[in-house]
Amino acid sequence: MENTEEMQNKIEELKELTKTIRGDILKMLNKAKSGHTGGSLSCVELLTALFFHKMKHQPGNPDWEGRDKFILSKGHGAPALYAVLGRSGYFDIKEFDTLRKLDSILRGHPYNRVTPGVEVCSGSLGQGLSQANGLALAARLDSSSARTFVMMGDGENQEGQIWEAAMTTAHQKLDSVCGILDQNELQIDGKVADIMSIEPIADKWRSFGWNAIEINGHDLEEIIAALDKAEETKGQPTILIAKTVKGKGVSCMEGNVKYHGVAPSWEELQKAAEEIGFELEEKDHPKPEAPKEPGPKVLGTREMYGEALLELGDENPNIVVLDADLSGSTKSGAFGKKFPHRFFNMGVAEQDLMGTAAGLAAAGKTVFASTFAIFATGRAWEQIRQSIAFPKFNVNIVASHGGLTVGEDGATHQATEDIGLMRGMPHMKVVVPGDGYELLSALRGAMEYEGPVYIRTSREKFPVLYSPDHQFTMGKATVHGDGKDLTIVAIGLMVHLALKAQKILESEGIRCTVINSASVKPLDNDTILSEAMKSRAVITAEEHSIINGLGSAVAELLSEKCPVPLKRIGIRDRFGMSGQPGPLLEKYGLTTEAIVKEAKKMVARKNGGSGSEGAFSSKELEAGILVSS
Ligand SMILES: Cc1ncc(C[n+]2csc(CCOP(=O)(O)OP(=O)(O)O)c2C)c(N)n1
Repeated sequence: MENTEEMQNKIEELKELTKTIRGDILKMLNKAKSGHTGGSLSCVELLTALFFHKMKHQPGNPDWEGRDKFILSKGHGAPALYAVLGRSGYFDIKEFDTLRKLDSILRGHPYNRVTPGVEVCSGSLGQGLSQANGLALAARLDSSSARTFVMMGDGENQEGQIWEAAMTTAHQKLDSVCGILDQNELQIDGKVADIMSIEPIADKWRSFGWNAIEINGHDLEEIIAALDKAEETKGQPTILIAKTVKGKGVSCMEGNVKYHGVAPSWEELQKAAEEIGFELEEKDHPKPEAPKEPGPKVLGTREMYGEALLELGDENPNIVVLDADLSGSTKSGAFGKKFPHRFFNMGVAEQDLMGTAAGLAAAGKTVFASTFAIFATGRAWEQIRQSIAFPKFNVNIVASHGGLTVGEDGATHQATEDIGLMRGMPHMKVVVPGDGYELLSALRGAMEYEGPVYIRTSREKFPVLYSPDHQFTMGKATVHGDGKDLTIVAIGLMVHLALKAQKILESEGIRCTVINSASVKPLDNDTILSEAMKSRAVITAEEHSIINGLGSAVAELLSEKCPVPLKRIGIRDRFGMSGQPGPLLEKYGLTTEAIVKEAKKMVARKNGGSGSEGAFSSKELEAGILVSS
């Protein structure tokens, strides 16, 4: 870059802007009370140089055909992307205040269908470079000179897909692709160097056929010079290996792994405003919150998993535990501290995790493999099928963050199809515990079973339902109450809502049985059939898609053995969205009220009909009576 006065002025202007951008990020995160602070702050200079200097784009016309494209492959840095998009003029900056709230255009992770300026969907790490290659290939086919920029994290570079894509970019000589590695040296569970070293990273990219330029990712002059060099480089793609500091700009956050996924408090925000030099307005001040009412005693299924592993690890030296950079969230990390030689943090590499788990099990180890449910079952589905389920190895996949109540991270992180993915696999058992004690017993049950088991835990803590000596048995359900009018079969969180509904219905003269079907596969056919024959009306309730989950399992059973009327309550063929767990459950119809409403409708139809749907037809009723009698 020429060192002209004009350029110097531009750099000064951009520097000033980075203060505003950092302020926007911190303020929106503080308001959202959740989100990823550290990795948003580390990439501010890089994004500012792109959006306010290098990229050809028209914020007022986001679909302009000639635009350069940007993909934030490390999608959790969304607040930084939203800040530069908003400040560029893609949308009103008032939207910043809605970050991660229900129906906001600013979801927990970037989503092209709601945010102007966002090209694709990201959040599941490792996928952005492939998407960038696709955009660049399309540009080449269309004879467009548009360039594609893609930002990755250094932890993210542990994902195998990145390296498949890196080969494609170089093989296709896509010199219009410019990769940017935000090398802040931290991931979630610690230092990248300690979790799963990626070094020598520049050499790795070079050996894949890329032009790698190493820079200081906070120095705007260096960034702009490197972006210019990338544009001049023909016949091969370029990657900027940008050394950065996680949490850059806020002294208590710099290099502090804690702030990966923690939003700043009001005090931290005030301190940051002083240190960085941005304004706080009246609207940024915290609003007083109503004191929380004390609720029932709660116990998390994932918390119990962490505790149980310590006990099981003591009892059984054959147990090994694997995680994929989420050991704080899945709670497997406690085992890692107590038994470091039997704990393997595989980094952000779920497919490798499942393959390694298979190898350990093949050698006779009892394996517990953990990560978020969506990445365990989705990203590594085929590894589980081929390497674990088919050979029937003893791998217990204990996956956390099942369902919608993952909350603000949004659809990319909400496992709403995982039960279906696992249920369809021969040899695989599927368990969704109703409380912490049931989880504890299920872990022991899983260890006794020869073969793989999928156990789903939740981010939310559930009220305690059972006593510490509660016995979970594979293939056995737990029956609550004895009602002739209706049977409700539920799992996980929905068991609790079904039990509340049971009480309300009872007070209105409707008697129903609630079956906690924690063993989704094998299903307790006998119990469900005998209750269905008694009540001749069944509702299923699950925090999962109504397709392929518990509802489908019960429907399969009833349609073959006792075809009584059935209503499935669950997520109706839709993706989730960001929001707090309570409002999300309401929006998607997973509430006590929804169960009560459906129950009343069903009982009314059974008793001769009222309302728009009328009575069940004689065919509907006869079918059930004939087959079951
Ligand atoms: C496929 C996948 N696995 C796991 C996660 C959970 N996750 C979110 S961020 C993160 C760590 C990423 O570290 P890095 O790429 O270094 O990001 P940065 O430090 O820049 O925030 C992980 C494991 C995810 N989003 N996607």
